[in-house]
Amino acid sequence: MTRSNVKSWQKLATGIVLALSSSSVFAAEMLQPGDFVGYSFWLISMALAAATIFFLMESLRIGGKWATSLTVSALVTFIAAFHYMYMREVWVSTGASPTDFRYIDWLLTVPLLMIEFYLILTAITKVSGSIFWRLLIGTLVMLVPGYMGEAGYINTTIGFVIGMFGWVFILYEIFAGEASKVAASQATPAVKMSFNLMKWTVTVGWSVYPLGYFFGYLAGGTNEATLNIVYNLADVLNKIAFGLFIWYAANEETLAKA
Ligand SMILES: *C/C=C(C)/C=C/C=C(C)/C=C/C1=C(C)CCCC1(C)C
Repeated sequence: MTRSNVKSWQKLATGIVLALSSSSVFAAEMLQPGDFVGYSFWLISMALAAATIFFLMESLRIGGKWATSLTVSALVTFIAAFHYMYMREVWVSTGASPTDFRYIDWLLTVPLLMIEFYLILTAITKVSGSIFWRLLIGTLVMLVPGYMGEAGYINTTIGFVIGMFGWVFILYEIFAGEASKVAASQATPAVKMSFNLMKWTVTVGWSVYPLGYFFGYLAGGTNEATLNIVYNLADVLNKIAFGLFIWYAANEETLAKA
């Protein structure tokens, strides 16, 4: 690490600590013993905050063509850490699901997660920008109608069906579309490995959200406590492990060149 890198890292770290502590992070008084959903909100908040520091440091250490992917991983966990702190507060003070906060978080983090597929490919080869746009637009088609359905602006079934189209569109791109073809033909073994892990995360890990929506609105309702624990645990895979899959490729590629 160069001197100026160390300096900028110190500034970043100070900023993060200030930002997190000025939010509701230390407002622990409302967490009741035995509130396992509340515990899970705390756990994930802290794991996300720690992951942010890790991805940022690794972005500086590994750098080069991988700096952007790793920084984006850090943005995802940073945005989510903040939202989780607010979501915890909503949960412990009202016992209600913090649906609005989840959607605001998703609106920011899900497009960032999807463009990681594009970013890891650009780190190793030339990729057409249309992949980027398809992944971005797919996430919006998935999330916006989902929110409108949950919030009551449109019919819940219509919101669900349009959202499912968005998800299927994304899955097509990474399983059979241009992104998948570039990965299959041009990626190195390490990038292939992370592309595959990420692809299956988007399939299996992400399925909990449409399932939660389906059971919650279209099939008779869910238990709010269970739903929140499932969502919270799913985000360990969908946000932290997802970032680690990218880190794996970045680290392997750099080791290979060293
Ligand atoms: C970190 C948060 C993540 C990865 C959130 C992902 C959210 C989804 C995959 C939501 C999907 C939905 C559908 C596929 C149908 C409509 C309802 C949604 C928005 C819950």
